[in-house]
Amino acid sequence: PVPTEVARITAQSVSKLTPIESSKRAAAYIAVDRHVKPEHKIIGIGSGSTVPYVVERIVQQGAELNKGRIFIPSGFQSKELIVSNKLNLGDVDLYPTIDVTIDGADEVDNELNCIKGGGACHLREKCIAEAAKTFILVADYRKNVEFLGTNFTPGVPVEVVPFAYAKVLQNLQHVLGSPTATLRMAKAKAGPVVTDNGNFVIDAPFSRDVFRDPFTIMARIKMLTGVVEVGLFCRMAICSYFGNEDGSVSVKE
Ligand code: ABF
Repeated sequence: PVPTEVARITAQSVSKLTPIESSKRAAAYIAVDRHVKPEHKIIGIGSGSTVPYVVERIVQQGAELNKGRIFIPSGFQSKELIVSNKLNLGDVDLYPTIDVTIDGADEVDNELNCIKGGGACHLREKCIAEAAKTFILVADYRKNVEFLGTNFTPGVPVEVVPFAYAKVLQNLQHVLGSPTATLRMAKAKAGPVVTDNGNFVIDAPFSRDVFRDPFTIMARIKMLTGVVEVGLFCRMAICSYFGNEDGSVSVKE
C-alpha cells in the first residue's frame, strides 16, 4: 500500500526564518513533541541542517529532564551540537540500545525508504537508526517524493574503504547500472571527501526503475567488497515529518 500524507499540522510562529528554514523547524519541533518522551533516556541525534532544530526543541524540554539523558551523535557535527548545547554525550558502542533517534534525509519515498549520506555521515547514521527502538525522519518539503531520485540527483552515497574505491566504482558503473557514478571530491577538488571513519564516498545515480525497488539495489551495492555502507535506508523509519512552505507539516507513516 502507498502511504499517503495523513496530517497537516499548523506550525508555531516562523516569522524570522526563511521559508525553508521554517519548514525544517516545524518538522523538527513536531517530531520532538510527539516522539521524545520524558521516559526516553538515550536519544540518537542525526546530522544535517534540520537536526539543529531537533536539538533546539529538546533543549526547550528543560535542563531537569535533559540532565538524566544521554545523547548519541551520528558524527562530528552532531557531537558538536550535543556538546555546545551542554547535553550529555554518549556513543553507540556504550549505548547500543537507543530509545529514539531523529535524523534528516536527502529524500523519502512513499514507502518510507530514504536516501541519506549527502553529508557523508550515513554509516553512523544507520548505526544509530538501527540501534533505536523508534527511528523518525525530519525534512523540508523538497525531500518528500513518490520515488527516490526525483529531486536528489547526485545519487546513492556509498561509503567505501579508500584502497577499494576504483574497483567499487567500476562495479557500480559497469555491473550495477550507474554509468555516471563518481568519487565525491572535496570543495575546490582538493582531494576526495574523507568521512568521519577515514573512508571515501562514491555517489551513484540510478534510474527510476531501479529506485522502484530500493532494497534490491541496496543489497547488491552492499555485497561489493570494499563497500562499508550504503546511503539507502529501507523502511527503517516509522514515520517522516515534512515541513511545508505554508508552515504546516505533512506526515508519512
Ligand atoms: C543527514 O543530513 C543526511 O543523511 C542527509 O544527507 C542530510 C539531510 O540534511 P538536511 O537536514 O540538511 O536536509 O541527515
